[in-house]
Amino acid sequence: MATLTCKNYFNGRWETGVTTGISTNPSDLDDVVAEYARADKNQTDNAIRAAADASSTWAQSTPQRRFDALDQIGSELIARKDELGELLAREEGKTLAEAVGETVRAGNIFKFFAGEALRQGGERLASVRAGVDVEITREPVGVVGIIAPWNFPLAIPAWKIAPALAFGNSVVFKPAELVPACGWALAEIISRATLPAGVFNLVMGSGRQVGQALVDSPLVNAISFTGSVGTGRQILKATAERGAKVQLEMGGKNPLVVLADADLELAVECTLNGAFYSTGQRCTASSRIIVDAGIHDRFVARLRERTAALKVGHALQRDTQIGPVVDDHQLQQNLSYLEIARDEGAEHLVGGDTLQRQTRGHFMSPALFLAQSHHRVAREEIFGPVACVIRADGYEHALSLANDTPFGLCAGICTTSLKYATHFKRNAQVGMTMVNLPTAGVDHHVPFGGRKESSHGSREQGRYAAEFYTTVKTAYTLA
Ligand code: UN1
Repeated sequence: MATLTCKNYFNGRWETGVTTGISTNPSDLDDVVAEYARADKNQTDNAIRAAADASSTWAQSTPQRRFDALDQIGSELIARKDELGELLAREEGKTLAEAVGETVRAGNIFKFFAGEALRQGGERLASVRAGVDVEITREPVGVVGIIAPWNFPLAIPAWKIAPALAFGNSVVFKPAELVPACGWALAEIISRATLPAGVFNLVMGSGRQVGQALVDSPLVNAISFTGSVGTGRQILKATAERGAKVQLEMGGKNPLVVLADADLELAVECTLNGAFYSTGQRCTASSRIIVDAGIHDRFVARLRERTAALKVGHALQRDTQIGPVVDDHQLQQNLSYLEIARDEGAEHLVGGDTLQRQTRGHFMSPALFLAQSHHRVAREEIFGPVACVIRADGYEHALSLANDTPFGLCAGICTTSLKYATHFKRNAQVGMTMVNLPTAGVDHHVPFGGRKESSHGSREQGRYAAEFYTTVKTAYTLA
């Protein structure tokens, strides 16, 4: 397959970088997906300046203009879903079906926020003082720095860029270095949406140069970040120092509770999907399967059998269910957790082998352990196809195990009991709960985010995105 050449996009122009990087196909390491421009701090500062210069023009643009631009971007993503899905699967390694689905999702997100641009309203209240009117409106925050991860290379950038533009902000977007071609393909579509020069900028490069410049620049008013807890904490400190707005989506160690009254096949299906689809590389992945003693042995036997039967292979092959791990670093990390689990006394059930396929790739069979809540494999985010089953004695115990984690992104329960499902929805200490559904795979039009160490700041997506991408103004008038 052809190697793409991807430039950065500053101030309405395509620009070469200071250095060049390459991205490779994790299903076939001999396939170079892209050669891409890598910016340094200086180039990033230039892009930020362009965004700052353009911000007042875009802030004053009409809702119709914003609708038209975002709707056009959304339509093109959807129309090109097969081709862009193939690029995504080739560069990131999720299966073609998942990648096409993600491309459509990215398109739908742009269309949702196109509508939001038109629906922006405000409030008008009577003042407590005679003859005075009070209006409450939302205004753009200015320049938004967007730092995106590699695991959803179209959908996550979409759910940050679309609301930023819809609410009148200008954007400097840094994609992850493992997926520059996806970031570039999205930028290329945005570049043809007739935005004023500088409103949208693509800056590829390292976290140390590009990311740091975004985080430190006094011209960047807000940072939206999805990635690791460690980087998120550094960003929080740096942005707190200069008073910038910040939104962080970080890790997860999401529980899926299976009660004794659960539909067994449905519970196994939810587990396979939540734990292993997208190669377990989702912050919403179910990595702690908390199973009531009353169903434990039957559930584990069936889950083990179904896990062993999953087809691991090249992301572009039609019958592949689990694509490769994204890179060697992540693969080594996954393998090291298998060691840690064994050393701590967790019982290995199935999987965890590196696999040879026709092409050289980072293939690994999904791994399952029986673990206890204090084991590291049950506490730390692995971000790979590694899950553990923890035995619980009854619902109350299962709920306390579910909440026994520093993270709080999402939590699921499989049960036919309305009473337990309702109690769980109310008492799981997370931002999202799922009943009889996988913890991963969320809708695009409702809020996304968590609590505790998973998230910081206001929610992403849906109408709640306005909280981050706007600032509120209260206006008093004596008529
Ligand atoms: C999903 O599960 O559909 O990085 C989305 C992640 C999340 C997105 C998950 N921010 O995995």
